[in-house]
Amino acid sequence: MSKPLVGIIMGSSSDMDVMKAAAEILISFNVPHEVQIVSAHRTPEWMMEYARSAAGRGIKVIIAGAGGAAHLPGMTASMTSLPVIGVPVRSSNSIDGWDSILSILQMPNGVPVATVALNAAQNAGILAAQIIATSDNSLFKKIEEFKNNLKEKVIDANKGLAQ
Ligand code: RP5
Repeated sequence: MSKPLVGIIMGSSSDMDVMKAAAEILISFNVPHEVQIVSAHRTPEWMMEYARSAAGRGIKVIIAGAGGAAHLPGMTASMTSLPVIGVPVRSSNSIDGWDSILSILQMPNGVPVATVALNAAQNAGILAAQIIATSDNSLFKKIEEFKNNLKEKVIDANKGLAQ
């Protein structure tokens, strides 16, 4: 098995239903990745260790998902120079998801987290693959194919509709 290039982390196993979409799309692009539960609040030392060791282990992008007071993506970004993609999760302790969106999105200057839409773990996986693909031509081609398929689906959906 190749060494993981993308680290997918989430605050709780209860985030897995949402976050598994990131792993699934990376599998479809054949991008090696790892999945870990890392809680900013319940396992802060593990979060620090994960963030600080990721680059040295060959990880190129981190996808971090969390709900409620979602500190995991931002705190991870504060401890690594790798790009961090944040997935706000609508969780059992969320107020409609706005709490996690704003916790992940409203980072201070200097410490960005590339925040995707609420529960949009698939987009996080695509974005991670796109970052890796900037230095991997065959992966770049797979992403171009994926985007072409999206276009074909819209064209097909229009077939048979009144013009
Ligand atoms: C956050 O609290 C987690 O990321 C999860 O979205 C939420 C609820 O966690 P559990 O109480 O289900 O473990 O830290």
